[in-house]
Amino acid sequence: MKTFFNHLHAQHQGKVEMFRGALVPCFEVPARADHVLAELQRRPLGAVLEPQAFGEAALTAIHSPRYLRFLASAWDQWVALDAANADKDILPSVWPTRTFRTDIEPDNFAAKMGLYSYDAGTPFTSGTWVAARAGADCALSAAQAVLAGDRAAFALSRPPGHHAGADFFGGYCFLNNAALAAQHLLDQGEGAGIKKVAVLDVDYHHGNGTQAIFYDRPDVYFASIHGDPRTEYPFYLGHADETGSGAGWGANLNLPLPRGTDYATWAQALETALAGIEKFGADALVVSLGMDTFEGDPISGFKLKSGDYLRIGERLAKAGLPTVFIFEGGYAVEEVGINAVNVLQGFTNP
Ligand code: 6XA
Ligand code: ZN
Repeated sequence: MKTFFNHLHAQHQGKVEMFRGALVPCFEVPARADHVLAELQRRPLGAVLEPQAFGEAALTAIHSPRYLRFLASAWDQWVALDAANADKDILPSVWPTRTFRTDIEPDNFAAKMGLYSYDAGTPFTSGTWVAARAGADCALSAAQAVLAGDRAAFALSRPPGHHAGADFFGGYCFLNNAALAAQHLLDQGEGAGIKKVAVLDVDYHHGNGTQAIFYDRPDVYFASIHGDPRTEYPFYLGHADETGSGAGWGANLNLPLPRGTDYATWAQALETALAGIEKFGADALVVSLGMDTFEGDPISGFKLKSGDYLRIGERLAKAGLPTVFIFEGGYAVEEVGINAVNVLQGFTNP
């Protein structure tokens, strides 16, 4: 299995995030991807390649031009306010909640940050845009490899993507890599016979951005296994009664589970998700591969063990679909490489 990796991910290195009422060091750090890369060097599963550079069109297939323009210029706007800002991360602190207007982009920079975000846990830094673009290129290149006939490919990208919507960032995510990959498979997949794609999100946190992007679409099935949003981030989406709307009715499946869930229960949910994907008739699969279901994760609440990730990979392979893996969350930094590569190894040689 090819891995697409770009060292530019390390340009996104947030200093602090808002967590339980205090600014704390970021959990989403460059070392996460470096540990996965190191494990892939210990247990090679295929070539590690630089991604191809994709243009604007691949991004606007998912994200609004207004949002992309903001991300591309946000750092320069921030430093233009005050040269001393160059040493600080940007965090939003004001948001247009219900009854406010979002159609007019304010001139004020703090107001713009709030318009395009939904939490204070996602710092924007000098290298965020470069890293996010490189990560999106990894996701698109992995989709391209599958289109060219590879059975599977892995995008080792960060920052992660599944919380990012068409025009907002949050949950450490800026560009929705899984959605970009799924859309690329559909847009370029005619020759490969790809008409319908499933996104399976196994990150601990509900992939609210991916769900929202495809909620009314009949050609993308979104299935997610995650911590119950009544108690777990992102709180305001991910309930079991969200089943899609309009033409997309029936093409969204949420499987929320309580904190403390172990692998036996989690694996049953995986069976339910894969049954839904099979019934939908997906021609290809995108896996939002979050590793924060691990028992040692510092911000999550499931109890999966390292060996369980081999079984997950094996089971995903049995679905028999061309598969694009996209790296998402997972903050037990020392183990994230072992766990992620276990999924990929289970998939390739069970
Ligand atoms: C709140 C927690 C963000 C969770 C990010 C994540 N700051 N998403 O891992 O999958
Ligand atoms: Zn997560």
